[in-house]
Amino acid sequence: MPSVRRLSHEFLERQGLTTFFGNPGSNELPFLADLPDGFRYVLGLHEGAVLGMADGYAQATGRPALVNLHAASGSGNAMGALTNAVASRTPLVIVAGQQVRSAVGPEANLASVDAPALMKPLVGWAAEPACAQDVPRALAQAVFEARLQQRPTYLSVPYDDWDAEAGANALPVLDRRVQRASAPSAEQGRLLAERVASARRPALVLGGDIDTAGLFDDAVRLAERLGGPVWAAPSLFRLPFPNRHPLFRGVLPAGIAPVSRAFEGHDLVLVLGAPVFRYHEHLPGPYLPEGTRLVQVTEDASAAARAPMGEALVADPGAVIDLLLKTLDSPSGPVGAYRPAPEPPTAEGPRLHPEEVFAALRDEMPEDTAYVVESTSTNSAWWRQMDLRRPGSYYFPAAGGLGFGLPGAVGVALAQPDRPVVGVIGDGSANYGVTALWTAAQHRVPVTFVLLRNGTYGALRWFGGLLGVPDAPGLDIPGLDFTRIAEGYGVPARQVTGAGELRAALAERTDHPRLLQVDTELTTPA
Ligand code: TZD
Ligand code: CA
Repeated sequence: MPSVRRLSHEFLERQGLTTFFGNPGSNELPFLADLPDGFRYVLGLHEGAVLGMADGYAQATGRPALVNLHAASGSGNAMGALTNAVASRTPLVIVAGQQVRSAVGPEANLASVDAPALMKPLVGWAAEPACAQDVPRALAQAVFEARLQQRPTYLSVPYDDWDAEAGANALPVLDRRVQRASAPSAEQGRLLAERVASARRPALVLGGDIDTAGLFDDAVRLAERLGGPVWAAPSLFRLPFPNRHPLFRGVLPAGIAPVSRAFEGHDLVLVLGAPVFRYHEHLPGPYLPEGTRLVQVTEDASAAARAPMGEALVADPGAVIDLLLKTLDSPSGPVGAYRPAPEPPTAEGPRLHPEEVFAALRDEMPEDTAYVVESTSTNSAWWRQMDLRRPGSYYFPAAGGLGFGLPGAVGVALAQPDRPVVGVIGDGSANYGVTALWTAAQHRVPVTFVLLRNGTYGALRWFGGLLGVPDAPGLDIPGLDFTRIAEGYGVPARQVTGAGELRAALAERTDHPRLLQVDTELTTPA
């Protein structure tokens, strides 16, 4: 009879889960013993960075990723990053080490007291198996729950379990397959198609899930068939639609009143692959204008249930797009040409305007570049300049928790070695996941970090104005030099001055990580 460890490794191998992102402690070592050939362990130096890298990797591969964390202290360190993975619906399987069974009750050092409870508000499923023989089945459940719920899961395993004998009834788990199908019924499909076909002025709102599910190009086909405006859902974490497409109206502002204003004059708003809605700024008002009906299609049952208005259909947005493409008539005319970006403003003195930086990225980087963005005050500058036409072009921390950007870029680049990857990172944001620079250097991940240094928490200055708090302390961050920080972690770095120098640097292709620090002028997010 194989050991629990042997059987668990075999199960992970059969599921294609052979890349670990982790940071080990004593409790984890027995799980990591005798790893079969073909397993890869990506070491992160802080658990927040571990989780951010795994999140980027899982999103870019479209498959679950395996995370190995230390007990309460390690898992706790990962928790901020976990908020993003929950909001982006990233299937992460987190396996954490626990003290030996007999030492948990007496609370020996590094015992995690009630380990599942620690993670439960965030993960979709958390458990510590009741006995060693249940570990392989519980691990399988962690993998299947993550896939079915599209949410991180958490399994805490006492470390003496791994050497135990698995037991004969543990073997069938190796051959399990668990799948989901979620097309609407014929009747649901007919009603939805009728409603869309009979709308006078339909509008489309697309969420990050559209890109995650590989529906970017299908969404374009649907929009062109409908011929109406397309918005991206508020608090966007993946781009679901080409941002310079003639039908694209931009990312909806993350406030109740402005969203409602955007929908004025539309009798139907069809929301695909998004919660309704992830507002941020509290700008109260009616949820919808008078006479506007909202229909949400999402695979996320909780997002359907918790929406404060509208109708919802819990179904695969891809199946619904297919169905609408089959039933809707062709549009009456062409939709028009892609809109060119405006000339970027130039800044006074040695600093660059963020729009100059983004115009340089747009012009100098290949069209299929994937951008992982964590720069908060430059949001509107970003969308004014960028021209993103490919699936998987844009990633942003989905819950707004900083610490995703820098590690996430490493994870995306590890997942897609042939695709150029740029991390656009603020001088505030960089600090929350900065240790991922070391992992990038060790694995020679060819990612370019463009570090925007404006010396402040720019977005919070803007929020200070919005909230009537002009004098809050703790918003400036002078004295940071990321060229020296990056060099210390093993990533070649330099200060870049002027748009010409930036363009020339970006045009150089490299096969290793690098960091370009650019001093930028302060702008506002909206
Ligand atoms: N801590 C964490 C983990 N997440 C957060 N979102 C914040 C703090 C609060 N916060 C924001 O929401 S934006 C921001 C902070 C600190 C400033 C980020 O500074 P930056 O970007 O330099 O990266 P800008 O462009 O200067 O705003
Ligand atoms: Ca900043």
